Amino acid sequence: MLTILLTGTLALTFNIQPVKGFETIYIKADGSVNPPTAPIERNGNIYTFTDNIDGSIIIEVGLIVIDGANYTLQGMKEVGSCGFFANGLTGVTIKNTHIAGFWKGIDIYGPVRDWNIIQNNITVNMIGISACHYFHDSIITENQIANNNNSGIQLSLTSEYNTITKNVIANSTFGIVFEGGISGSGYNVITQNDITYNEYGLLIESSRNTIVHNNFINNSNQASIAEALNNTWDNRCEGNYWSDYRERYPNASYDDYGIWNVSYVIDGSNQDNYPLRNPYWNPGDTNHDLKVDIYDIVQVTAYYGAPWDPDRYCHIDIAEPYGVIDIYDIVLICTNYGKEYNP
Ligand SMILES: [Ca+2]
Ligand SMILES: [Ca+2]
Repeated sequence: MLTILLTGTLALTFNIQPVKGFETIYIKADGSVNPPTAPIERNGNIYTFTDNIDGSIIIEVGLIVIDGANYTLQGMKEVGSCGFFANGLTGVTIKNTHIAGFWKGIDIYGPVRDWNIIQNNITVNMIGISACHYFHDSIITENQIANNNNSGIQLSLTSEYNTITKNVIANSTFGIVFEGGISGSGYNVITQNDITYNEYGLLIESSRNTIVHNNFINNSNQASIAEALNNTWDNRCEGNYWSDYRERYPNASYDDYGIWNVSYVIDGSNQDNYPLRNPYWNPGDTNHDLKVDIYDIVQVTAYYGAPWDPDRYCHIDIAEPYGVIDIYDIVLICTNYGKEYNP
């Protein structure tokens, strides 16, 4: 069903047209940039944009950093086009790049590991980030991934042990998609993302992923699981924020830590047992009332040095070292003191 949905959407929107004035740039296996006139400055293994680029970048060497320096890599919505393309390379960082107008903004084929996709603005592509076949041990963080027609992030074919965190993923048909069935993409952690105004916020066709401390806001389908596969939606203490919670569970109530007393059910095998009353935004807001204030400090100091109590400590053990409530947990609240949620 998923494949039909994906290809069905693909057919709808992109123009199939020849493209002019568009260059393909290679970062070659020997580290050189071709053509050498491309506005990319190389300093050792760091490649920095010096201007906007109308074109695609084919990466042929690993262990490099590509810094877009807030310039734009612009496509022309050609079917099959990629902003960045890489096949089988390890240790590539792509950061600070505005990537727009491609079939796939970032297109990665594995097996690869140790990728970092950081602080990019990935918009108006068909698929924002596509990682296919053994994409492992990588981080996608602090990106704005919005208005991509089909999907924001798509992982498929045994892409595992990745962390997707602190991204804004908005206004796509599918915010995040994991394809691949029972042996598919598992052991990924999705945490502290704002997943908003997508048709499907999260669509998972695999199991053994952990989804916690995300904000699912106004997606037509907040989260969908194919084939009733089992994923984890809380850390046995706190889960996610669901904007439709009150509508679905009008009789629920929340405790002193801002956790609803009725689980949010996704399907028969998937439920968030500790849904948050308010959006997750700051670890110092231990009671989830959207302010960091004296009440949060009281929560921590009341149990400072007390015997381990998993029901309480899980909310206030917010800083390393974990497993103990100490001065570092208090310091983290104090450094955030006075802050209020401001989306
Ligand atoms: Ca608070
Ligand atoms: Ca701690």
